Amino acid sequence: MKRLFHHPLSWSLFFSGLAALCLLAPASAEKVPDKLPKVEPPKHKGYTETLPGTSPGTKIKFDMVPIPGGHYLMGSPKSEKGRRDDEGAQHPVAVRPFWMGKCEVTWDEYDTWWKEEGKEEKPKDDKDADAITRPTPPYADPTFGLGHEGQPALCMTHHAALEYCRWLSKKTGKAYRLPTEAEWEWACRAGTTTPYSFGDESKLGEYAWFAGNSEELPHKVGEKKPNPWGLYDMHGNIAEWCLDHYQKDYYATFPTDKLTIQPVLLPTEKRFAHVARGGSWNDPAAECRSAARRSSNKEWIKLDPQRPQSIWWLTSAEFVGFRLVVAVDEQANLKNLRSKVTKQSK
Ligand SMILES: [Ca+2]
Repeated sequence: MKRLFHHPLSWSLFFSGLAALCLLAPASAEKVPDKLPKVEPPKHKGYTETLPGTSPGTKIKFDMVPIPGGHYLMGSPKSEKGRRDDEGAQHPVAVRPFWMGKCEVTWDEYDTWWKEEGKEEKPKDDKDADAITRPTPPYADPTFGLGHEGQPALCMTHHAALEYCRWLSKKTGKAYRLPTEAEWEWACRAGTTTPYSFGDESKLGEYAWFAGNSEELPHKVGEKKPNPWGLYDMHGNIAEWCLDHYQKDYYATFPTDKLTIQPVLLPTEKRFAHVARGGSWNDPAAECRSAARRSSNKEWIKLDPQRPQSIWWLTSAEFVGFRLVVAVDEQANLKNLRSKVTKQSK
């Protein structure tokens, strides 16, 4: 062995092997900073997106807020009031910078997509993978009479939210998508470690519409106080779809002593279950905590009389909507991501 390393070629083989090992090493091997959260100063600026409205000559605008990158402890400590088992174990996570919608996506925005009647882009054939499909009209009023202008869009399926993002990306040239669960919690916490981004439950009414003050209705977006990074309604109003498939024990799969880089549990062809975050107008305070996770389930479509049931609308989930993000540098496993759900999906 000793003699082998005397040969110059053996050293070059040794070092190239070492380099290959480094490249193959899991991303989670990165050292955990001594103090968490660690917030990197943002280098990007916010912007306003403008879309043509549904009526001629009208415009729809929404703001995207710069969210810094950094490291934090995802999940909640066992001592947190209202905490569930699926919020643990707390594990260190790295998130890269992105933009996030200042507010939840409104009906004004969502209508520009699904109400574009007569302009539907039909797939040329089954292999036309890029064609954007649009929802068929719902069998009932999708707003449930809960208000329209300035109100958060709700009751769309996870599939519909993903297709909206794909349509918007094509329209604007920016890669819009749903936030990963890790990005959502990072943005919600906004550098804080408390149950809510403003501290404890006592001030929830100043920042959120929840069961304690909503009078059983969702409210116009942006009426309450924003979190420290300028995001409105992260707690309450409507729960927000995340990109991730929901798995109750997902957090238990992560190391607690090593940093996991940009975790995401990619959605599959299954209709359920996906993660919704932040709680809603219909939820008690504990469900609106930064770490609280909610799982979609078949109860959310139980009143849909159609067979097969719609892959676009949820009949019994007038508490779920979504918020947009755009990554500054998109992570490799999310590039060109699209929903795999079809009418045949279970
Ligand atoms: Ca919300």
